Amino acid sequence: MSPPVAAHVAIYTTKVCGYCVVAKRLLKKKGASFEEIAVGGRADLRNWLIDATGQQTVPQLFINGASIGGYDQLAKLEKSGELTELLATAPADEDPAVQR
Ligand SMILES: N[C@@H](CCC(=O)N[C@@H](CS)C(=O)NCC(=O)O)C(=O)O
Repeated sequence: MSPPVAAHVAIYTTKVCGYCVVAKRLLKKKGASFEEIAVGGRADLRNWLIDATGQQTVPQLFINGASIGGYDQLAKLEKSGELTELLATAPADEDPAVQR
């Protein structure tokens, strides 16, 4: 059985986004609750996201405030077993620095 999920997970999404759907599906399968932050119509958030991740696409995921990338990276972490470990780790800061 997987360890309980203690991590803070933030996912930046837009409304019409297949990769966002599958990323959220994977997180749910892992038993992870997540904070979903919609970037549609939010140029300020989009710009912050590009600065913070170097990527232009959604979804963008942060675990305990650290950028892990999009769905492909999330799936890769799951395949290697690292995702379970990351999700089991509580954030050092109670409210990790993500932009809302
Ligand atoms: N390889 C990326 C692909 C993500 C992707 O193509 N996302 C689309 C939406 S589903 C996107 O951001 N398109 C450009 C845009 O909406 O500005 C991942 O795994 O997350």
